[in-house]
Amino acid sequence: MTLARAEVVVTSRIPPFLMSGLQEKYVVHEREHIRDPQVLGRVKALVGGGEAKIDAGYMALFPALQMISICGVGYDGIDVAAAKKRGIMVTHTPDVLNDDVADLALGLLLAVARKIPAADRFTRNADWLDGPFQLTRKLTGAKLGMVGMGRIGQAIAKRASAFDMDIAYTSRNPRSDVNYRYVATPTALAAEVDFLVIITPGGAGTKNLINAEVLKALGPQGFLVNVARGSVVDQAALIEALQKKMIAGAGLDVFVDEPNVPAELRKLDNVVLTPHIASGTVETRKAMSALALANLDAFTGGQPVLTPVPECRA
Ligand code: 8YV
Repeated sequence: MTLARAEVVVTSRIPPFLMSGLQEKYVVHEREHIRDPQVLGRVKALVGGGEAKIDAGYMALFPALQMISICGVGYDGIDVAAAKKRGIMVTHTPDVLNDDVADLALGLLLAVARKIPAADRFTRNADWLDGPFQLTRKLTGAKLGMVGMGRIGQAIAKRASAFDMDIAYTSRNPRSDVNYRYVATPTALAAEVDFLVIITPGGAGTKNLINAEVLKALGPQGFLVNVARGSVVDQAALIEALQKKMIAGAGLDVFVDEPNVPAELRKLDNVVLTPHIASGTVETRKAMSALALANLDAFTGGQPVLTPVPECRA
């Protein structure tokens, strides 16, 4: 497809680096402002972030739609089957964000184990005058369970190895390209580890994968870290487990209904909460933006896209 200044719709929040890149080469419309049926008929591509929601009904608004470029590794909000049915190419931005997500996972592990945010508040509030901060938990040498062992999971495990952690994992199938011990189910894995890190894709296949049974198995000395998608963890069961101290604590970067985080979660003192910032560094968002734009440029230039989602690979 070779188009002069193709018309695209930005369907959800994207990094400023991507917006400026789009505006240099394309006619850019914003989702909430597009009403003119004639424009709808000219739109060739949709662009959104990893949390973008694009279903068959929305795609049907654009009869000339040929491509969806996602600035994110996750694309669980995209009805890829519906896109494929119409011959619409879907691309995402894997790999360029692996290090950042893995770094934040280690940051959350340290934060929950050593209660760093609480120690900061303790010091700022001059509570030290009343006595020492509580003892916390050691991360080095602890048992780590990884739910998911894809590219980001492997980056997390590599970092955890530097902390001499004893690493095991669970996933749909054991991998032949990693040396970590495989455990068949999340429940069995949770029962034998101190820290459980969630790094699976989102979507229907993993919805509530981490449920009350898994949390019970993790137990009162166990910690959960989620840098995947909020949908992977039964959030109501997690809140109850935290409230009843059925688990020791949690570090969460993702939530079920972002940016809304339940008050019951926000007021707990055994959680560390971050607002979906895992890939949120200048360097990585620039790299994601460049890749999302390169996919769009390739497609509109009649060239093969760089990173199609697996379901759209030839
Ligand atoms: C960002 C993400 O939230 O890559 C993903 O799937 O969840 C994060 O990197 C988002 O994609 C940025 O647009």
